Amino acid sequence: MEQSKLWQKGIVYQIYPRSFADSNGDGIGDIPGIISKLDYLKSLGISILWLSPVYPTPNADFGYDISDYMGINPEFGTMDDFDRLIKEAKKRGIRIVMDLVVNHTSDEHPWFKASKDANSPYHEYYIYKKGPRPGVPPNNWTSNFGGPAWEYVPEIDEWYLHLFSKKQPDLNWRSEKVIEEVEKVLRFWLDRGVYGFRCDVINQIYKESFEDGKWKPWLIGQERYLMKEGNHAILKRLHDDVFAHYDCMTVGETYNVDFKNARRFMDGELDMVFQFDTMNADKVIVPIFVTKRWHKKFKKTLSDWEEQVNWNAVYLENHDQKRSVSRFGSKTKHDLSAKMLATLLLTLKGTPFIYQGEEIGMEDYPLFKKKEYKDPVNFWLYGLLRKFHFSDKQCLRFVNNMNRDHARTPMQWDDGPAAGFSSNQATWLPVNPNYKKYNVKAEEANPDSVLSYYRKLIKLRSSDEVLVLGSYEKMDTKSSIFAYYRLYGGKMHFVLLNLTDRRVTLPKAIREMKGKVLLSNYEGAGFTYKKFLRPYESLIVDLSE
Ligand code: TEU
Ligand code: CA
Repeated sequence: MEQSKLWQKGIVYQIYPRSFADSNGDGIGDIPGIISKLDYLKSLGISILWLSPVYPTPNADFGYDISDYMGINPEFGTMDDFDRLIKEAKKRGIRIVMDLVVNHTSDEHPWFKASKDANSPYHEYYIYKKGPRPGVPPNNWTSNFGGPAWEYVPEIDEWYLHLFSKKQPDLNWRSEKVIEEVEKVLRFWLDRGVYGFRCDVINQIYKESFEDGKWKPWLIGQERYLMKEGNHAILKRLHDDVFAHYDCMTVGETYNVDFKNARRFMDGELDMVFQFDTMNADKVIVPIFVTKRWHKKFKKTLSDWEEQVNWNAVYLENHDQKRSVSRFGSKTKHDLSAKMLATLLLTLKGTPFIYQGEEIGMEDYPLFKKKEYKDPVNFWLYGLLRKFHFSDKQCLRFVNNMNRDHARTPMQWDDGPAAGFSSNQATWLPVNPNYKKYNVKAEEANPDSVLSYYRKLIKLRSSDEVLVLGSYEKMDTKSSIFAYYRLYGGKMHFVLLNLTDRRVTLPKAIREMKGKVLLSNYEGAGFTYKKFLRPYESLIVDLSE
């Protein structure tokens, strides 16, 4: 295949280590567990593994609150385990990408502990401000995890900023020392053989002003720090000082990024960014109300991003989002819809990101009980809804609409106890009761399973430069049908998807087309002069003849 980087040819698989594979029976996933699954990942055709944070953490946000950037969380193993993972993965042609969380640290990081002394050299590492008068925070900003974005430190009569939990104090990126410390961290891991970074909250790190934000129902103040000039300057600096000197991959988690900023992030700062427009397609006003009428926005956002930037980080779920087959697919037509979504994920132009369990069609957990909650956001949201006098039943349902724990239930390896994730039944989050139906072992044995389809699809994609490097051209059709061309080197492929559980009639333009089906989620599906699509029917067609 034409000279292209590993992150352009390859497929990324995201692992949430706490829930992937437990090797020592404590009910928590770990690094030796990941090592034991490398052959599975290799057989799936994965070439890059993105690990959600594996650094030491007090688990206020399950690893997204780091207390030592150059260590390994003892719950997950040791640095030797990590070095073994790098080595064993490389033997299988797999590279490891770390999760870089530098918008904030844990409040248990030594830097933060020292910073609470106003005369300490670490005081400037964080964002401390005086309030306008006693008991009043410096401005009206609110945290992503509820409540004010400021926490008062009485010893020094100052408040510190935290855009997430108060145990995640924001770093002060105006400080030259912070930049130098982070560059040290980047080099430490790259020199250890890491292939790159997924950069957490990376478009919110530079707070341009500390003026009050305009009131919004969800999150006040983001317009003061979202994608500012200083943000681009910092990323350009990290790129020129570090990334440019390594064969590495960087992808930014860039909440609500627009096309213009995405193009800037991808021009000498990062390799690619995650857009959030598609993840907001089924949300209404605030993320606890969801709509069933999301097809039009779902298709338009994905297609617009394909047209507007030259390379996308293509994803349909991750550790913060609900399971895509439950959200954009179907319970009753589970396999058909999961295979249709897989076809979309792996035939759009860009790097596909598969989230652990997506390849076996893992679903949302039925309904979490309050005592099962782990995501810190749940507790705040439940309390807030109760204050608005919603019933307990309504609260559980609304929290369930955005509960990130859906994506964090243990990976389902087989139909044994704890779905083969752990020898310990007391797993940190409950196993989804559907594990006897959807698990790696059962699906490996079934040629019609979602996993077997992923294997066929990945095999097709990895040898098909049209799907990897080809341009994208949409075909305007009704919102129930997603149809697009991929063109490269004189060859033309056509992807045709029914996004719905209904039979849909094909427009005349498609009914008159002729082509060879390369892969479909319906056995023996034809294409030439086809009149309609069956529920969730997906086809990859070669029109080159
Ligand atoms: O998520 C970032 C995140 O949640 C924000 O982009 C949010 O969506 C936006 O500000 C609007 O509310 C990352 C991690 O993926 C997540 O797991 C962590 O909890 C969070 O950062 C804090 O590190
Ligand atoms: Ca373990």
